[in-house]
Amino acid sequence: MEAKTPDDTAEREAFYAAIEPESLRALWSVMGDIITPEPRSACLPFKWRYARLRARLLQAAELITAKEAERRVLILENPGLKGQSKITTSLYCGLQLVMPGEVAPAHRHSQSALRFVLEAKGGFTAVGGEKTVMRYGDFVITPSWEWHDHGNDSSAPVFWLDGLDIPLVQFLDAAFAEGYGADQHPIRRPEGDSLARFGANMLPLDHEASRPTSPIFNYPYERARGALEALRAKDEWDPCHGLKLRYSNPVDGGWAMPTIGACLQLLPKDFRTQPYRSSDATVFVAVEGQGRTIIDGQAFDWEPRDIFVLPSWREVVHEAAEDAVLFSYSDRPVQEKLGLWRERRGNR
Ligand code: 1HN
Repeated sequence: MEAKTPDDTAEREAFYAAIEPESLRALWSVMGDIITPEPRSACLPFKWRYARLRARLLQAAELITAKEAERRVLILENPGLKGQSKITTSLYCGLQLVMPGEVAPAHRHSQSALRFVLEAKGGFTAVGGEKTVMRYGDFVITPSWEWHDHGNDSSAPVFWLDGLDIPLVQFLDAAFAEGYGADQHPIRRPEGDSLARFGANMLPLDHEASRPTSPIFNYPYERARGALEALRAKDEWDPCHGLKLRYSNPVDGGWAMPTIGACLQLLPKDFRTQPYRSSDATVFVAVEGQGRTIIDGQAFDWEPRDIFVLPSWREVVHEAAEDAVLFSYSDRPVQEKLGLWRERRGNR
């Protein structure tokens, strides 16, 4: 359906003007803008170089402490969505720095967060009473309404990507937040507790799911990368994705987070994916290797730690110049739950 907007005659314009003060609008005058044959997002494809982001964050560290800022973060704002603190229409992305000796004080909020660790030699996050040390490539989850704080007891700065469902929660007017009132929430469980209970392909005998988020809150890179490596030999490569695994909730097999879907994919040297599009705008992080991603004909070359964004329903092709690993996240779980998610493989 391609709705054609009827011509604006003088009588019609007068009518629109007359009903506007009555909080009324004629559907036929806007139908083509609100019901489109395909997604038409203001979100633009864009890439951020890690080296530049890192330098800007170190400048920020001269200006403000993590504690004063609460979170010392630079938002990766989509150039098509300026002033909105969004990387896609539904998702937020930021890069966070915690300097040696700093703490980011405990708070909680209804937005869910993921961390993807980009540089760390120690440094930790504590979520709901358990600490985890952050290492390169770790995927760490902060569920909705869990207390969380970060600290860095190492001698090197710690950098990670924050992915949150802020715009989605904002859209629903369902945002709540509160401070804990102290830097750190008490630690109640030993480190590694959640991974031992839930990350060994076993579950506590009488475990009942009490929330929609995975009880594992650090998915270590070593394990995820090891899985991809073990699978590569069998060469069941998806023409559009290479070898792509999603982070799952061990309790129900669903996505690890209710609002954000995260994946890790391997593209072997010289692999070129087939053209692909999907309705979930996606944020990618290059983790290993070099390559480029072509979005509707526009090429973005990347190297480890670079971040780029693919808007909804744009045609994407990835090319790996060497063995490459990409981390990605999107709102696919939300679209799937609502029966909205679509993909198209090939050029049509
Ligand atoms: C937040 O809690 C963190 O805990 C990072 O590190 C970024 C952006 C908006 C709102 C809350 C964090 C955030 C955030």
